[in-house]
Amino acid sequence: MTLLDTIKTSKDIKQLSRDELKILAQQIRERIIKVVSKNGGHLASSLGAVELTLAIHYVFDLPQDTLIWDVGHQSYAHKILTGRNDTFDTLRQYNGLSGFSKMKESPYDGFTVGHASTSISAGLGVCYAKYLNKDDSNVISVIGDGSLTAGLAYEGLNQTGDLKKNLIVILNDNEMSISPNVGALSSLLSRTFSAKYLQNMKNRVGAFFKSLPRIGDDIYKILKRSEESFKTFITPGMLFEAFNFDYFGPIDGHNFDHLIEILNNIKNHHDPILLHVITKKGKGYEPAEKNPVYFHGVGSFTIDTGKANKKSNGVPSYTQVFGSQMVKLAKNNDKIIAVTAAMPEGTGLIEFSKIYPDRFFDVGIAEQHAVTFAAGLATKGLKPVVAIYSTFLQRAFDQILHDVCIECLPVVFAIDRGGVVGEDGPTHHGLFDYSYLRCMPNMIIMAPKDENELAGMLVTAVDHDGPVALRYPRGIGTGVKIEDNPKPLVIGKAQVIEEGEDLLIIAIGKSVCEAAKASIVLKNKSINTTIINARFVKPLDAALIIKYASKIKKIITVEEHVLDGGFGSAVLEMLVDNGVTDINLKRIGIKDRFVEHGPQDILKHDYKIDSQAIINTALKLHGTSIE
Ligand SMILES: Cc1ncc(C[n+]2csc(CCOP(=O)(O)OP(=O)(O)O)c2C)c(N)n1
Repeated sequence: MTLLDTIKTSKDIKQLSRDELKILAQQIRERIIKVVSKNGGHLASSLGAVELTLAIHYVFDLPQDTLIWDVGHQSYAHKILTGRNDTFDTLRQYNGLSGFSKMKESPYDGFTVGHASTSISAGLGVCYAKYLNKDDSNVISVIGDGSLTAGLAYEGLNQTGDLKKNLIVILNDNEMSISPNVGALSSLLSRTFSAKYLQNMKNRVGAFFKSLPRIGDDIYKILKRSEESFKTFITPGMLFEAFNFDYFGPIDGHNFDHLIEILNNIKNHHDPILLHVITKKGKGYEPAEKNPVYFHGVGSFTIDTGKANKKSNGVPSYTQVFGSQMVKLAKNNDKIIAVTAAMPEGTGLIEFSKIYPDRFFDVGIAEQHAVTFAAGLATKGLKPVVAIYSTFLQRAFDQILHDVCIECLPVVFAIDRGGVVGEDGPTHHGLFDYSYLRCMPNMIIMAPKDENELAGMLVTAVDHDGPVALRYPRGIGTGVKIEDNPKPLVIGKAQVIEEGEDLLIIAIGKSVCEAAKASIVLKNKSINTTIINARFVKPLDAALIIKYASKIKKIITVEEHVLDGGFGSAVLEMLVDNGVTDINLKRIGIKDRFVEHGPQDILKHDYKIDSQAIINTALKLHGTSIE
């Protein structure tokens, strides 16, 4: 039996010696590496936070004290310590543990997360609620330096400094977001000064403050408190102290002595605290330490080599096709600018960033800023392509509407991960974009049925003089040949893929493939299908759809999206508005619920949006029993 086997709740670690804590940290790391090597997951972030996690559990009394992880992707050690070691093998699997913190999963998870930069705001809310409830237990929010690039984090810091409650914010600084962290903040956090420089600076600043009438002496005394306080005045502490936080650090986030001592010291503090902890992403697993970007979020791999298990079959992913087409288009169009919010790898823009460094921007985890920044570029004749995952673009609803659509600015939204994304679960599925974009005047929305159509749609989007949303799925394409010079599509024109007299299927995006699969089975049951590849959610090809809906009354719409306000709703509204009401129309999509985590194909089957769901619906429409 290992030491880890004896730990049933985090209370069990409180009696451990420092040496035992070190052994436990090693065993936790091995457990994380073993499970993630099979299931995939956020390895490097979780490995970097093992000692910090143990120290927090050692010093604080969880779950009475509340621990809130930002994003929650670094919380694997926390899961293992809080009664989930036995089920840790199910991490990210269907019906298994979530890859993020989830309140429904454990009382030790203080907040449900997946999107970045919420921990300070949520922590402050919990902290104030405790205050009103006369509960003096602690609230600890752990936020990474990457997540601290978002405006939301500063909104949280700002109010925390105002309310002056005892929120403890731990800044887990590994100098990395997914990629190396970006922006002025990251250079502030890593700023170090030579002793000589500090001494000179101290003398100059000290003399300056002493010279100020009345207040000068007081400020000088505060500054002089110690050498350390002077350092914090001109290093990262300055930023947080401006927000009324007491700043401690930076300290070594892998050293138990330092961590435990300082956490004990700040535990009973009554003001907002910021503890700056330096960690190493991927700590303890050499391949991840060497390549933390790859091991940030990784698929299954071989532990000895760190090499991916999945062999590529040569078919590019939608993301790769987008990335390579961007490079091609940018060659002949110097107005094209690429913008990403902390996801240069994930959105396929690395090659673009290398070839066109002056036309590429990683703005950090700042989706709202990315959109308004792009709007500004567009006002001066540039053609920004903002590549953001569907789920993260949710953050920028107002910026798309207010800053882009009102003036009909030519900003292209390359919306990756549209649809069911798989193991990352409900916080990450891209199932709401048609709804939140459809309602915006001036917006064009399109979704390709395959990667070649994606290439054509990107040309269309870049050519169009107004806002365009181009939504495509996670994963590899269908394997079709990609034209050498993809042609622009006619905006608002759909495509008839198959003609049959018994059933009309109107599908969008990847669901067109599901419709085609279903049609083969239905033909064997003597149900002949017309399939329309809608291509555009907005504007719909009303003339074509009305033409067919007037002939074929049994209709199915299919989308990998929620039904409410989605593609099927758009078709239904358009038909009713045009007086086409003598139809029997069924919509296939996600009913009013969140989709859990698991493999994409299993989720699509269980949430009834795959070809089998189309077949079953078609058979019902035709009064035929389902086998
Ligand atoms: C709003 C939002 N945008 C993008 C992401 C994708 N994402 C997940 S973790 C991460 C990097 C976070 O960096 P940091 O907070 O420093 O944590 P680390 O992984 O370095 O420990 C990003 C960009 C996200 N989760 N939420």
